[in-house]
Amino acid sequence: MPARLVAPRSIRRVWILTFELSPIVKVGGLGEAVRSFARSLASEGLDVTVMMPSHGRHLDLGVRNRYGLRPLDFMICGERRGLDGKGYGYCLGAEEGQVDNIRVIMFKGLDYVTGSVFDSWHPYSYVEEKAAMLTRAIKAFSWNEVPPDLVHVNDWHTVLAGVALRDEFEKRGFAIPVLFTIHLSGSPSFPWHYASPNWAGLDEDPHLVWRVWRHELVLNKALWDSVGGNVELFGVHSADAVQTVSYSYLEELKGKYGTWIAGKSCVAYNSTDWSIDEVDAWLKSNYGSINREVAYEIIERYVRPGSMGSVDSTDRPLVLFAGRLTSQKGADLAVRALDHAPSVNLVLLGIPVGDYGYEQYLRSLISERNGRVIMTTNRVPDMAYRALVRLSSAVVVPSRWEPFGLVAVESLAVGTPVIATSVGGLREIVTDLRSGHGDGLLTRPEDPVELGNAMESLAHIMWDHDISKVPIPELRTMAKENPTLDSDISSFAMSRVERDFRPSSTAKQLLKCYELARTMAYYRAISS
Ligand code: NHF
Repeated sequence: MPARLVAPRSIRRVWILTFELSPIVKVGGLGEAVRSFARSLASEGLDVTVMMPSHGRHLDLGVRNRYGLRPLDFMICGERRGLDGKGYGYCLGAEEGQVDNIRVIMFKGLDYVTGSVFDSWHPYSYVEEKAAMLTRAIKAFSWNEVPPDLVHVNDWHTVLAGVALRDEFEKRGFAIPVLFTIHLSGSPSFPWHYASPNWAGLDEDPHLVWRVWRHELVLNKALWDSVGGNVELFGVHSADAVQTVSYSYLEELKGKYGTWIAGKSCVAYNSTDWSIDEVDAWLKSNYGSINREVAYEIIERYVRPGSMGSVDSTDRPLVLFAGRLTSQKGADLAVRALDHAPSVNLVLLGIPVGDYGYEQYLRSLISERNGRVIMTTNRVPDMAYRALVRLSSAVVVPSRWEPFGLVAVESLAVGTPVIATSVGGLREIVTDLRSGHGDGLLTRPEDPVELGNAMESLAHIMWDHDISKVPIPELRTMAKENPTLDSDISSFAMSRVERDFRPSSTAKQLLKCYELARTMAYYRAISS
């Protein structure tokens, strides 16, 4: 490390490192969240570059044309040394493109062996190898670049690449702030060899790391070993600041990693740009109306082909679930809740992520309730999906844990109430109607009976207005006393989104996090 480091005086140029960026690469909320980070910061005047593995997307002609991909004059080839002492060659290059006018650098393999791993289409297949190679690629890429004012890494997959950048820039005399966003906590642990100069390429030098109230010089290896090789926790220590997506989730992270992170952590909510006017215009031009029953036509066209289960009647109120098919997201609870919601049909838009045991369980629950529930794992086109959300009587988010819950915000944005378990970020997004005014219902986790009652209640309030059938007494009374309860709920939902969950609010909160990271990097610089 050079004698004296300098930290940036303000944040203007940012590199955002990620494994997903919607619409090019999207598995779940992460891709959307990173896209909205980038767009909202760009609209505040920041110069943003997103850096990510291509996951093979550069091989697709359609993608190349849509995002104007062109190969960059960048190549890094070399050999990594395995634990077996053998050499493993790699060769990496990069492409540059534009998404929403934001510069995107996508790293790619340049030979067959590298490409067959690094360019595999599913973002999380060979994830450890992709994370390690991305580190090599980004480190070499930085050698010919003007340093940014901040490096923003997202989830554990980009932690090593972010730390490598911090270390490379330190060698050039810069204390570049690193912000680490945890969207969904969880990380593998590896022996030091994985991160070391032999593999991912971190150096073995001492670096200044924040220790509760001051910076101390710590060797990467020593820090790595002290956290048992847990990549996420290594990132929590190494980054200048840690951000997450809700206050409840930050509390959970403090419980997991210690309250010492309080001084270097912050929250920025995710946001959405969904608008009800856009969805209504699409519905009118494609279906001639925005009647709720149109939802069944959309199901027929986009959900039914290749689906499992079925919905027999086409006039029952609809409730919608969308999310990854893992026990975290609790689709099983929504299906079981149907036993307590006799008027409701359920549509599941599932994203398979390889949790085959869970999918099998879900399929058996669905077949037991055939006629009342339909599930597809095919991708429903974006506007058709938004329209389904718009027309449903409620969106159900029965997560067992949830850092934020972007689907809930998207639903509120188009005026559809949300039934969510009272966990994590969902508690901060949904306002329970029983508090007087609200935009949804919060239920106890793991409780299909409560969930079913909530689904049945909103079905009658929002869809068929058969108020006497609302099973929750408080809601029945509310609905009897207020004939415009349905539109009041929708307006409440939409104004909540305008207030707290638009890109401009995210940008404001993120800029505060950037400032925190910058201040911490400044302390790092003056401690050097
Ligand atoms: O919305 C984007 C998403 C969150 O709660 C979500 C999750 C992963 O599980 O921040 O990240």
